[in-house]
Amino acid sequence: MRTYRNPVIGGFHPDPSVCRVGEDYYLVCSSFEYFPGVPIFHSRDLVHWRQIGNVLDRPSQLRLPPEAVASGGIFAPTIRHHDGLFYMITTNVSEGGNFLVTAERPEGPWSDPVWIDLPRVDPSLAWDDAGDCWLTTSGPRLARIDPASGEVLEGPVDIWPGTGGKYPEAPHLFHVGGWWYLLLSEGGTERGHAVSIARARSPRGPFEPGPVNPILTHRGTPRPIQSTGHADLVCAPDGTWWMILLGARPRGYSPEFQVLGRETFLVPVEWVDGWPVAGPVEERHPAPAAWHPLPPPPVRDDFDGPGLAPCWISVRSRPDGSWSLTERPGRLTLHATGPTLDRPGHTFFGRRQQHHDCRVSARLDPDPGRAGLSVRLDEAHHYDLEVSGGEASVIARIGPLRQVVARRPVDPGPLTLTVHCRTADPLPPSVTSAAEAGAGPVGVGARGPDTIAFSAGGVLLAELDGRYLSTEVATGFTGRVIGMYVTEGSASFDWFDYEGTDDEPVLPVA
Ligand code: 6LW
Repeated sequence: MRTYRNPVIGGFHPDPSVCRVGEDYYLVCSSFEYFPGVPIFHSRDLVHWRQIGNVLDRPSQLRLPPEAVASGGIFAPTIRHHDGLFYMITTNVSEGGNFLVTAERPEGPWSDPVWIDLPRVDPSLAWDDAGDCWLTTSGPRLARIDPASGEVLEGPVDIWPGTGGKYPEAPHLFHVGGWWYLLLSEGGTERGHAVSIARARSPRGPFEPGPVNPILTHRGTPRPIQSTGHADLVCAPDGTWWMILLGARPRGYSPEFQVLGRETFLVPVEWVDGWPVAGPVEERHPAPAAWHPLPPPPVRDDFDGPGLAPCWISVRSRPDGSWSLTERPGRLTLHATGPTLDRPGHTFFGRRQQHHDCRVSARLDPDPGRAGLSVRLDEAHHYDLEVSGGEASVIARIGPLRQVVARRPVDPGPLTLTVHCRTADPLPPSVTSAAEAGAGPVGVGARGPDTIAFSAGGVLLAELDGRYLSTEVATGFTGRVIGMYVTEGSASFDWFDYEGTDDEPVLPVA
């Protein structure tokens, strides 16, 4: 039997939403303070996903002013396909609230926003047979809208309070077999996260809860995948049902640290007596019938193409003139827009850290600026490997503290910078519980989630404990992003390598 490996999209890809058109699936995720926003992926089998763009890729769709706090901006999106048109609906919590955009093709171009004057987050759309468009938000609340104008035609009204968990959110309505199913997440997006279900004969209700709720949760379990929730459902062409949801993989000693953010997982769904049941979410599951592997993503971005790959994200905005692929052909040239990574307004091009163990390298020509590689959670939590004035240094910014932890002279001219994230040595095999570990002689390395090593020109400068770049320390909804920056003058990057080293190959098993 063939199996697939979870997560299906690793790294900071939370709040996934999925739709199917024929044999093609499309999936979107939250993007918070990053620009462009809402990465969109394509798959033919729900397992292998390729990013085909970003839904919000121009300032008229996504404004994130300097005051937009980290983990503000774009919250959970929903993607649907109706009457030949793709719809993506989301919330910009930093400016404007709820809006939808539409496209004929998922690669775009997507329209400018249609604003919807409704409060709350996690908007979702469903259409009934009469063509009415129903919008749900956290609460959960229901409204009827005109999706062309954004006008609210009915509501909003509360429809079902959930089963008592905090933050009843991420509602999605599905019309199946004469029932309207309301899929809901509860318990908060942290370790208490859970997925519940209710159903009614009409979107307006009244909703009756399922016989067993939650239908999926990992709370209080020793499972390696935690915080499972914020789910969406999709039916494959063969009639099987699947749930796409977020989860996290915390590492290290209590309280355990999540450094990759919330990732995207896939789990099969069974229908039992008219109710969907899913989970638990394992690291491996039997694969869906369709199987369309993709070539592994290239390790190196040579910056030789006409445009930037869609994985590159900047913080809040990407002003014209701050970057160029043509100024020095074959390189990404960056110009400083702000003097520090500690405040909004800097020039940064990063990508999500998608593996616990990974190696990132870049060839930097710092002429004559101040530039480097940064591993970032937000303005107050980042480690930087920086080159300026004939010196390479490693800087740790942790909360209010900023410290240069290493420096050494480097020759002028191009230099290879390397960041290596390694999971800490596991606890000794004899140690099976946190309590035992606390009682025993456990090395510091085993307590944090990972170590992050920084080298310049092949010489190791510093190794830092990764726990300070985790959600548990920094707070928020994102995960680590690793990227190139310049905070003075200009710099160009000849190439950038990202290599995940903790992947097992996905092999058929007998
Ligand atoms: C999102 C909410 C949630 O709006 O986290 O996990 C919030 N669920 O539904 C931010 O991602």
